[in-house]
Amino acid sequence: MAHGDEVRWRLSPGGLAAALRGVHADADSLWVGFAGDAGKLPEESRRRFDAELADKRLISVPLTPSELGLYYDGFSNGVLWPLFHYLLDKVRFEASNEWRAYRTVNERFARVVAEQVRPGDAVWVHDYHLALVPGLLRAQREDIRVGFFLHVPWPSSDVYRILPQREEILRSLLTADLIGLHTEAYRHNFIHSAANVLDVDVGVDSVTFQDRTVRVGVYPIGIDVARFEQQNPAIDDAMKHIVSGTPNKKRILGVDRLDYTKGIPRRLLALGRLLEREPALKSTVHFIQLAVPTREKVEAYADLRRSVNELVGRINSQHGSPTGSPLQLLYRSVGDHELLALYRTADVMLVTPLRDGMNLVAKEYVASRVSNDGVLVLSEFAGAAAELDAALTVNPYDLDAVARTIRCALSMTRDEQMVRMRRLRDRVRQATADLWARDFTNDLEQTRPVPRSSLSVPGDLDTLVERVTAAPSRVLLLDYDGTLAPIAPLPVLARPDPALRELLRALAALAGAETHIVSGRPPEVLEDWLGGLPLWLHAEHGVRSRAPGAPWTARAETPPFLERAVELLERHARSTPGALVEKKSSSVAFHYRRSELHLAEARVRAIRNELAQTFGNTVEVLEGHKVLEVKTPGITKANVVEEVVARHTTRPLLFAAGDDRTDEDMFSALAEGDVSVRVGPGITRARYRVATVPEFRELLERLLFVPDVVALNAS
Ligand code: ADQ
Repeated sequence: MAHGDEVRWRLSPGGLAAALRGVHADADSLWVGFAGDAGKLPEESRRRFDAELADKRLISVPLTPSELGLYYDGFSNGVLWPLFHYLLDKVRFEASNEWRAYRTVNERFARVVAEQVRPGDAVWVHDYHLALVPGLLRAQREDIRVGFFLHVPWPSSDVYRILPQREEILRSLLTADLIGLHTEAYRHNFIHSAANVLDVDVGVDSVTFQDRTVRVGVYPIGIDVARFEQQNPAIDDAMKHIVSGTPNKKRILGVDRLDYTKGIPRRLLALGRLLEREPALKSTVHFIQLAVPTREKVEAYADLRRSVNELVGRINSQHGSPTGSPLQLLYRSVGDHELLALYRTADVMLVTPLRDGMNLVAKEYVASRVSNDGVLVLSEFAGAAAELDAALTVNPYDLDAVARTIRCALSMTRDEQMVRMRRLRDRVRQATADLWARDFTNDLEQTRPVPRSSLSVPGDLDTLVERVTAAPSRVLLLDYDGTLAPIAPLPVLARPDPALRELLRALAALAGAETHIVSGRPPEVLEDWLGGLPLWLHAEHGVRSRAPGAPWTARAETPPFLERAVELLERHARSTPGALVEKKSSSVAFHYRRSELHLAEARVRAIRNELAQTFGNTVEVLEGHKVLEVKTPGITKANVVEEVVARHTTRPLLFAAGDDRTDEDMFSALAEGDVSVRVGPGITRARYRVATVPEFRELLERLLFVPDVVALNAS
């Protein structure tokens, strides 16, 4: 902090800074952040400041006051903070300048970091203020590991989806190698948000988006336990001072940043209600609320301070007496000794946030209770509640329940206090800040960065084009959806555009070549969309086929289970919004691309169970990309490959392309010299990969021309 021409160092009151301080102290690390406004310092002080920063291995990213206003107060704390804490009425939705500044500042952070890192380094990005940094860094550096930790809750998918910038933020985060969250619930929310906002594949602890899989881990942050267990005469003196100032009273304590998420007004209301109900408590309890002001430029915070002042005034004037007031409010930051003295003299600690990523105050209170007594009242909406199961948990929105719980805390026997507190302390001592940082960084070290380029494998596309065009005869086996045409929201919307029809016509007309469409679609659809072209058509993953202009033939009869399977899937689709059933002549598909992931997953499990019970192994259940298909066992796209090979006396070169699991059957039936192309991400046995449908179509265009250089080589 710059003050006139000198610099004052001040510890940040936030939990994040507290937890990372220890990690930075003994690691080979650089800490990049905003160190306050040093721009106005005179030259000499500025130099001293820079030297001190360098000495502490800190790098300060400069921000102008206007950037700070828009980026920090405006977007980070005016949009993301309230939204991630479910306080939607506080979110500023018209925030385009703020968003622009957010992006600019994130770009600056990414640039500074990119200049510092060496290949193989790990970068750990913290919190919602820097959510675009992973994406921006990744765009510049493929050779580093990137981890991201979110210190606040990841909200439920329905709340996250409200954010207008939801895609940009997720796209950035999904370029990281590891994402860390405090609780299992936040992980669940994150994965579901990704699935509902972007077209991703998800696992229990991972999300795959485009070519990249990011691990999503749960790392509950802890505290530096030794700091809170320390014994010191200065602490004892401060304790004596507090006790003598509040003789014969039960002390109740609240310690928070003055933030509307911390639930201070409701806490005060609950205390007021308790005093109304039990006037005798007025002379026997004393409540101290320590509130350190933060983000004072954000309007909601100024409003909060006003309403807290009013409430305290109202309750004290109602319940106070000439000898004292039941509530005491301190707007300031206190040092360790005073903080510890407050924790140790508090019979009851109230931690009642409306939402909180973790809440370190709860853990600090527990750690400081070296006497093993005291009662922690904890909001069930704090991340800490997932770990601190021996606390008295409350719903902070239910004032009666909070009042009742405080009452119960005040009268808890010392025996019960000690049973609970010992359990709480065991937990807090096991999961420390150091362990948290070590777990995250170890896991980050273990992720293997997979550069995008290595996935575009192994031969480059020029070699592919040369090989295919140089072959004397070739057969193209092309999947349709997701390969030749982008996946459409509804299957009927994927009709070929005129350019695609022209491309297929030109390919089919090439000398020495056959062009096959090998699709999961029913014959009628292929006939309707592509029937007029001189193509070989294969429907329903190879169950039905026809040569150009010839009638359709079937490799299998209409299966006996079909009608019942259709009924079964339709029944499930009726109770799965967004799902639809596609009936084919020998199979039936359940599409759930537009359904909510959580529901779809449960539904697919239920369908699989019911199919197994009803049909045993007389049906085959295939799972593709957000589709489940019930079909006759044994017939796959590989049958098409086998038949093509059998029909030719001289084996042509086969060129097969596709985008999902059913195409892998085709690839596995190819021979060594054939060519296979996977369109899009995912694990594949294909030899080549292109990222998108347009790129694949460009590749096909190139097959239409035999380049001069190839012609020369061939001659
Ligand atoms: P915060 O919202 O800042 O952190 P919290 O975890 O409670 O919340 O940490 C606050 C820290 O500030 C504590 O270490 C506390 O001792 C200190 N503090 C508060 N008031 C103080 C005062 N008056 N004087 C001195 N110290 C004071 C964010 C998330 C949390 C998450 C942390 C860490 O919002 O949910 O737990 O990051 O991930």
